[in-house]
Amino acid sequence: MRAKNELIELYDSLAILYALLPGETDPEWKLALKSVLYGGELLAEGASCYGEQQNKRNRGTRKEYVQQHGNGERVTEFSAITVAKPRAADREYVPPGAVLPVAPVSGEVLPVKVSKSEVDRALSLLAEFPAEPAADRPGEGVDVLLDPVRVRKARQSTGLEDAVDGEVRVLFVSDTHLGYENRTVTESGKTVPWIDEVDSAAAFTRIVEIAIERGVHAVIHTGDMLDHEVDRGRLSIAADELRRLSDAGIPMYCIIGSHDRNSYAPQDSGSMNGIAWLQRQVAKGTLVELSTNPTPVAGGSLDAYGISAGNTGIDEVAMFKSLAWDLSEIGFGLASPGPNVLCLHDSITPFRNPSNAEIDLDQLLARSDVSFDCVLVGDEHSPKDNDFENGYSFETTTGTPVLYTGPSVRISKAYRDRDAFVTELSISSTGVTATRHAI
Ligand SMILES: [Mn+2]
Repeated sequence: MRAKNELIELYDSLAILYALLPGETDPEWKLALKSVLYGGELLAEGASCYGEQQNKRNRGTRKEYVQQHGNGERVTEFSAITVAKPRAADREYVPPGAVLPVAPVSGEVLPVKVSKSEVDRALSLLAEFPAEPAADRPGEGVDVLLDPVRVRKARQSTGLEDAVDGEVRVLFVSDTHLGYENRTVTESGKTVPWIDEVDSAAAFTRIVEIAIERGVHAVIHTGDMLDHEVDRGRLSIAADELRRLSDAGIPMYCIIGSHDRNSYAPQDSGSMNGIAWLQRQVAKGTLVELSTNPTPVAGGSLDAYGISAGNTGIDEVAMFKSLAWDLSEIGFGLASPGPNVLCLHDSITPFRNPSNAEIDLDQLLARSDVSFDCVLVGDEHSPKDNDFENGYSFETTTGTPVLYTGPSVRISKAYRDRDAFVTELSISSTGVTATRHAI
């Protein structure tokens, strides 16, 4: 007896469903099923339709499978996937005894006749199926099946987002230092010897692409978005990218770092006032500045808080406050139920020893009425002890995860022979998991 084959069973059960669609079902539902089965515009970029995968990953095995587990034409007895009877409303379209595939996360049977108002829910259910079902031969490592932008909109409109994922996925980004290349022009600040290979605007563009490809709920930037001398051209590219991200329904939250702050008063005639640019982004809504009051991330259950470098936010830069701050200045606004994340851009423990850290994180958290599930930090340009495996993740003495992602451009010695990266985080009340994406 042959092993169970998820790909064959999914392919057949969806093909059965596709053939049953009545003329009055919503055309987008039809297109979504066609895209998954045979290819089409709702298939995620880089994904292969089930038909093509059948050919590549199950060559020759389907014929025998449908003999053993079906009527010779189609599989009728399913063991690798969950199937169920159609919804009551769909029975008139489905032959007696036939079964349909069940969405693996939410456990709902796929609908047949889908109205315009139901199509977002139907797409959300279809998006739960694996991009590469188990088959005779392995896949290529693709893990998104349907167009992530469309799925995200569908999940938002159905409110399935948190329910389906049970978690919030954010892209954690730091120290993009837009305009870093200008240091060779303005001679302000040290540069790496491989400065010719640094392209801060291309890195920023790549980050937005990753966020959209991954279909994250939000991007969180922990400061030094801008270098201290940033030019009009790169700011213009970054503004376009923030607009593209916003149009994809993905908000970007930020705090600012000392280089953002210094871009307020650049020295070079070719540089722009970076703080004024950041204020414009906030005014347009393409950027949201975090504060010590909770910001619900993408309108969901995760609340984000942030303290900019020196406890000096975008609008406060012009006040020329000192960069040093005291724990007694901080009071956090009360959180809603669900996980909470704190963003910082100062040198803190436990990455640093208490003797050379500006902020003792244990003390900050001990004084807080808000309980944080994790702390995201910018500012450091290299992992501790240059250890890329362990040097970017820490815990406070009470076990709160403290995570860094490092700079998104290769601007420290540690990145001589390495790609910079951003970190996708999956955050829920039960914990945080991290996956790196190279820039
Ligand atoms: Mn920095």
